[in-house]
Amino acid sequence: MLEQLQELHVQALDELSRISEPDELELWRVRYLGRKSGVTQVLRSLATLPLEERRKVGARANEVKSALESRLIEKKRIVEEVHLISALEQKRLDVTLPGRPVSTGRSHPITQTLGEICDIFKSMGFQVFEGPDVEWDYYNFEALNIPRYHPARDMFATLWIDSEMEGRLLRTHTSPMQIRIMEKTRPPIRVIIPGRVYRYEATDATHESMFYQVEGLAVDENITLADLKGTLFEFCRRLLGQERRVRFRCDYFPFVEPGVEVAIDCLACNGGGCRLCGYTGWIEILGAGMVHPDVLRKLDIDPEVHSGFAFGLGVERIPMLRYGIEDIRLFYSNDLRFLKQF
Ligand code: FA5
Repeated sequence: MLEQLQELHVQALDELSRISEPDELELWRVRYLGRKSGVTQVLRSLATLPLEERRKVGARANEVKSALESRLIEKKRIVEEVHLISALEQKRLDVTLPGRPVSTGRSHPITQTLGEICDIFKSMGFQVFEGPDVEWDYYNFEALNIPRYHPARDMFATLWIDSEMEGRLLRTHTSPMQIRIMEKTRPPIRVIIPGRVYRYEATDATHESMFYQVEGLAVDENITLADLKGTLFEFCRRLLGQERRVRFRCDYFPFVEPGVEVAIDCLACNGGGCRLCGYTGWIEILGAGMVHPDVLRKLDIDPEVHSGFAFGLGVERIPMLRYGIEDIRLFYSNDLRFLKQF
């Protein structure tokens, strides 16, 4: 039996020395150290041996077993190391290769423009508020000096909400927020309100049925038309360039007195006249004026003490001017070829 163990030992070590794959190591372990291996069988049969022999054989069998076990551990470490090195060599990363481009999303050109507009007004001390898209007749018209049957209602082709409660509509402009703000706040007030507005209109290259406006409102003592002009001049030039010309002309809105419309010289033709500006050289971007005393009075603000200006800016016109976009409908047709340019 001692001889048998010696043979086993030599054979096992010989085989082990030729192994180079981790899988083969496991097979080797099963073969020489497993439950059915020679060493285990010798250990099992010890009970049948006479005492003297049992001691000798038992000691030798345990020696062989632990010798094989420690060689296995050693070999395992070597095989794994060699494997790791060759794997590292084969799968080496070439860090000088150019990376794969990651396609990132970006904000919509109108969102970008809104951000810029808000930043400019914020830097002038205006606070930003938002209001509901579904409005009451009262805020959209009535409180703005446009009672029922007033012809000015024709200026705003209105989308009415069909519901149990009468007098609900999709706001046709952001001006109702002037009322909501003045209801809740006392002067001094300096706010802007960006938001969506809706009109029941046939769309064309410069008119959408849903578009964005930014409303502005300032109420304080001694606010004059000169403050309105100064603020809007500064705003237009900061947004569109110091060389821009800004034109103020009389206009009519029932909730302001006097009312003005503001246009800037067309960026596409520099005022010469082109398709974008309808060959006038100017593009109208907003309506504005001094808050009507009757509007103030209804909100318990004394027009003898306080005065204010308000404006409503059409947002889409700004990027149209800037980038020479000739059709407003491109913004909302979800064409990525268009949107990806911004
Ligand atoms: C108004 O909506 C008034 N609320 C503006 C105002 C506010 C006046 C405060 C006085 C005081 P108007 O309908 O002109 O006014 O619209 C304002 C701007 O919105 C226009 O100058 C234009 O730039 C833009 N706009 C009007 N209709 C459309 C449309 N269908 N599509 C895209 N932009 C439009």
